[in-house]
Amino acid sequence: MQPTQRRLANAIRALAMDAVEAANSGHPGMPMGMADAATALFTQHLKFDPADPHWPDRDRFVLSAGHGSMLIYALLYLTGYARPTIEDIKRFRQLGSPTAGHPENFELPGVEVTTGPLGQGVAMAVGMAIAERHLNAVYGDELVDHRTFVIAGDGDLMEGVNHEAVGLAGHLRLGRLIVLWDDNNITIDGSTDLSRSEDVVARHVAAGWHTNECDGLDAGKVSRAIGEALADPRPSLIRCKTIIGYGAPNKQGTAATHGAALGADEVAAARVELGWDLPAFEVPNDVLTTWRALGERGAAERANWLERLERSGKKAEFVARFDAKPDESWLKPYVDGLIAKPQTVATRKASEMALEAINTAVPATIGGSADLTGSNNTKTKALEPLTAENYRGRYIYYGIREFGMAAAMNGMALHGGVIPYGGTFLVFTDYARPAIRLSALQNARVIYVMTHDSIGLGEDGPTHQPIEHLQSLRAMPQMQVYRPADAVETAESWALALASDGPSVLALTRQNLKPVRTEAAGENLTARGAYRLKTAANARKVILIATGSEVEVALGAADRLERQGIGTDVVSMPCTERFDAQPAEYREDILPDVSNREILRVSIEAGTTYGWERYTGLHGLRIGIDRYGVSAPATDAFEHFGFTPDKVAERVTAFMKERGIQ
Ligand SMILES: Cc1ncc(C[n+]2csc(CCOP(=O)(O)OP(=O)(O)O)c2C)c(N)n1
Ligand SMILES: [Mg+2]
Repeated sequence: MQPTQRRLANAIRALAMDAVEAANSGHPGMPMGMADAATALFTQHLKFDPADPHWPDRDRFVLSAGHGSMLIYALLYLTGYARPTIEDIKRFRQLGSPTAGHPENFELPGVEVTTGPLGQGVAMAVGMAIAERHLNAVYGDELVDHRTFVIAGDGDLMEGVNHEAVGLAGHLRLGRLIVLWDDNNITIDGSTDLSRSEDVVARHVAAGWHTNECDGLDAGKVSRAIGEALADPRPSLIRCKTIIGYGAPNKQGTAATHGAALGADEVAAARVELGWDLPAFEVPNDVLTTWRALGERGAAERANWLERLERSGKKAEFVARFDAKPDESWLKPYVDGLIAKPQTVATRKASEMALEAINTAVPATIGGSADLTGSNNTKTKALEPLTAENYRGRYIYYGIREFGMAAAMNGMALHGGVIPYGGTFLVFTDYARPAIRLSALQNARVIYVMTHDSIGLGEDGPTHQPIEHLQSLRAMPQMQVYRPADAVETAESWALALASDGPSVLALTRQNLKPVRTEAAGENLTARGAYRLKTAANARKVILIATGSEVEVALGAADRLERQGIGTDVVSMPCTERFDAQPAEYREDILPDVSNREILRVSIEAGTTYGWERYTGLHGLRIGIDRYGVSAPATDAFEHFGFTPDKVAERVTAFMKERGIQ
């Protein structure tokens, strides 16, 4: 006799409580409460094949309530993925095990996205659902026809980003998105009554969602609710009424099961309650065999899909979109044109010019902006809006939802087949920061087009003028921050961002910049991170290291210093991370590691000086802004803070005099 759905679900419960017990750390309550719902989803609806976790037309599953990581580890093991093995599960949360505390996309194929920071899973799922609809519009049902399922807890639905995500999903009518809400009335502090009285379902209805409700502890009922959700053309919220820690007779229904081992006595009592009389980590043969057989459900469907792909005539193009580096043939002719005809433009405008070439050459790009399209210059002429009526479009009006936009872009990038880029003001990276961090952690190829990158934005004043933002973004591991100095560096930065395996921030000016790269280089100099733009004419005494709009200022200051006989190099440093990754000889050549008495190193950036000691040395000179900005026209603001060639040259000579540098 085939085991019941409840018995299949109890395998999840047992593995969850055993793994948490062994680690003496983790969250048994959520997996135990949602085991039946997850069983319904994985055994009756989800389209997947453990033999190929990267099958492009698989359904996407996002465990937004990432603290319940044992739920997905149990599911991957039971359905027959290569990892985690039962040994991996025994080493839950241990050093070197892929069964990390929270699910990490880079640890286990089958974990689509990294979750744990509550709210972001749902918001990334919105991006996945957008990518699916877009690729469906481009390639048709025969190649792209899948759904995005999410399990979300009370916390996910309380977070602010959820409001952004739900609004966007409703607006774009993402009917392939289905969220199962683990409605257990419990969070860490206790009852949800302590902190929530809004009508969560009504909020979704108001945003244009379909909603229904079921007993989340009854797999049959959950399955019916999923069926209804699938049939409805709107995004769906399924309210699954559950009991946290279900099966632990003395602790279920309480916050005690949320994030701690149940304890040996309670685990023993739960085994009795669940009729599970095997030792820890053992799954009865009939149960494991049934799970494995159900895990093979998708194999035939994948085989059919592979056949359709062969016959489609679009195989090469489709596969390339998922796997290959994007076409870079646009770069050389475009840069040659800029060298032939130098242009004084803002780098935001230069970005738009580069994008005109990119968006033609790279059909995978999907642009957008958080309501600053005209300021971020993110929309090129031929891009049509991506709307509920036209998913073929490649431009998304995200609305004033910076965090939601960034999280959606993570989901799009990790879905694959598309390369998302999106804009807002650099200062508002703060609004998107948690998702930017997850772009970096997950190695998601998202390109952040962040304009108005300094006091050079002028009159909008201190609230809009980034100060600490560049350095704080550079402090993020696995993130490349580009601050190009002119149109050529902007194009080079774009090429690198597109070719990257991870995220990039392009920090771009509002104000016009003179071209600094006026000669053909024969290579992408930005790829070096920093390079010598001007070589000292007199005996070298000073190296000016500048980024973005301050490179022009550095060149002017260098002229003045040379006239006084002070040999001055100018180094343009569009990407500190790339420079740090260069071979030692190259770095030594650009920034010789000698005392600042022999060669004074000076950083010039219209932002915090914090961290620039890294390149100037402790005894170097750092010219920056260590306070908030001013409301004034850009040229006045630059003058005020000393970012003019004269003032920089004066500061350098004064500094040399003061320190007795000859
Ligand atoms: C952004 C964020 N804030 C706080 C936390 C810490 N945290 C983890 S789970 C949790 C409570 C979540 O409650 P719920 O979603 O209802 O999960 P349940 O207790 O029902 O499993 C909190 C506050 C987090 N992971 N992410
Ligand atoms: Mg809860």
